Amino acid sequence: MRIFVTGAGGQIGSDLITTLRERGHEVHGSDLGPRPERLSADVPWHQLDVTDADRVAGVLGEVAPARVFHLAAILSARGEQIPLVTYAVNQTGTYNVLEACRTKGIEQLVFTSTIAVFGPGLPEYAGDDVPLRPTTMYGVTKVAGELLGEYYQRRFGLDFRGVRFPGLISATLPGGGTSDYALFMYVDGVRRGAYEAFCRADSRIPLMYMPDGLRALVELGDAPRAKLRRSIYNIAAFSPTAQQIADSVAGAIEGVRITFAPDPTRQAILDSWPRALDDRNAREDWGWKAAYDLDAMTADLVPRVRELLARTPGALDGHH
Ligand code: VAH
Repeated sequence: MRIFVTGAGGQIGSDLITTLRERGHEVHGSDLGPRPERLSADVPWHQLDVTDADRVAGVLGEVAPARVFHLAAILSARGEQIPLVTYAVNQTGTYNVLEACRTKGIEQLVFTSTIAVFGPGLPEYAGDDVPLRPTTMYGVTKVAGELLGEYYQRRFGLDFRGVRFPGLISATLPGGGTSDYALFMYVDGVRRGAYEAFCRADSRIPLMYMPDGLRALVELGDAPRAKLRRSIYNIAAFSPTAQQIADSVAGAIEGVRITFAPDPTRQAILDSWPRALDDRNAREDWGWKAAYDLDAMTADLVPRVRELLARTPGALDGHH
């Protein structure tokens, strides 16, 4: 199948493209910048700004994929620094992609939503259909993206589906998420032997290891439509406290020092999200089940981060 991925230069994109190609698909990537170095040079790549409606329609019309994975977005912490740009990329960008799917007759759009659609006052364990009252621009635009996609499905018959991702952890740097403290415990734990987390030690949000996240996208995209009773699904893996992640990292990296210095803005965002997600609908409808728990992730990820940094010392340089 021919597949198109927006925002493919981000934390999920390269791994998703590689996974889809391993399954025999023809995959086109796109992002503002050029093809990331870690992607094979024969991946067709399109420099694309999703806020440019004409170009989005032009590129999607030309490539004519059967399925689009729409990943392009500015994440929660970065989004609070530039809310208007975040609105344009996440909101107008999603509208432009939906419109291009409609006008170019593209069958299926897979949307990446997030636990940031939730806001304060929810039970510790949040289901799919609780009130969505996000506090961040990122969360507001993701709620609107979910609703817009459902509208396009009802009104125009677009096959729209998506997952609400927990914080994703992998050996790739994300850009400006609030869940990044978890990932940096691993990356800085390996390269510096120390990390000062921007949250409290008792912070607890849903997290997931990237291989599970990729499998969720692939499996949801492939699930027979008749089995899906809804479009957007919570998916869950594990929900450790920041201290529990630090302990797991300490078990794998000798002498690592992880400390906590909460940043009020990012801590407030973390505190507004639920502690854990109820993903029973995803389990029942399309057989979703996470494979990795915290310690299984640590055992798999630490050697990968080591190997990556040994091979390309600057590979994970970036801002915190
Ligand atoms: C963020 N990683 O921190 C994203 C995510 C868990 C929320 O969507 O903004």
